[in-house]
Amino acid sequence: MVDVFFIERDPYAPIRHVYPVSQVLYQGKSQFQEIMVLESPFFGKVLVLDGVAQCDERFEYIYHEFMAHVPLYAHPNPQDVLIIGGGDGGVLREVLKHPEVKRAVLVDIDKEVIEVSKRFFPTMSVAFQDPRVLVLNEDGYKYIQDCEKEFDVIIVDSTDPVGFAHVLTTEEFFRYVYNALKDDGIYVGQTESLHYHIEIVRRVQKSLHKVFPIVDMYTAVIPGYAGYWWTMSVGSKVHDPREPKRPVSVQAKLYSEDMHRYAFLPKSFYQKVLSG
Ligand code: AG3
Repeated sequence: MVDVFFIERDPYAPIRHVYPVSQVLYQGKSQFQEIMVLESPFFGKVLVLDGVAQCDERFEYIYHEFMAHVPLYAHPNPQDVLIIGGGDGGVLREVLKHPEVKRAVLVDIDKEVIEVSKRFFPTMSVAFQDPRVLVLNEDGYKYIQDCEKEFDVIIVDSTDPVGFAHVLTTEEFFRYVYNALKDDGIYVGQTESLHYHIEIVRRVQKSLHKVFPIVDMYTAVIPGYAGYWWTMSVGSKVHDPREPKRPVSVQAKLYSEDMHRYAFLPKSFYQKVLSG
């Protein structure tokens, strides 16, 4: 019996997560990235893209609930939702829990991530069966350029901003997001660790401030990501993202009305973080 470990490859983080692995269930290379599915005795199946763990069966709900329910409850009536990335279906599953949502468009550049999720992660990919869903395998950066005031909420669930995902954190992209949102729309994107990727967090926040009148940030601890407080950045046209606009009734494991408020850093601390 030998011990096999997977060492994560996040070029920005100063430390590495090391996962004991009982099986490599899938290993492949798409046009865009390396895709791997590992079996970990503790985390269950883990989806790995270009050497970085994206989600695991044990804790995926934390990331996906916070990515979806914070912006959706910050909006009074989210009917049209766009997800860029998110090919595993986790954010989509949470978005669809809101009966207000009439249409959810998911644009993931990599069809193979969706196929792998359908094969190995049925509890996330179940979302693709919902009739409100439209899946497009296109470049989200290009797709959004043709959208004009179409969406109430836009969620960017991308890989780390290196390589092809980098453009999804630029000021140019946020201008397209702004135009694609309706007059009271809200944007949320995953923006890395407050501790290990602070330069990225500051860069993204600065760019958002150039485009949106209301900019904020909340955090969640995602045990599978090396980085303690994981940030989710918000750009909003009208609504204060800190306040839920509807009674919170969604079936969730961790998200609740209290957790919505708790996820946001006190404003004084937020200012301090940004100014360095
Ligand atoms: N997308 C963001 C994963 C970022 C992980 N980065 C890291 N650990 N350095 C997750 C996709 C889940 N739907």
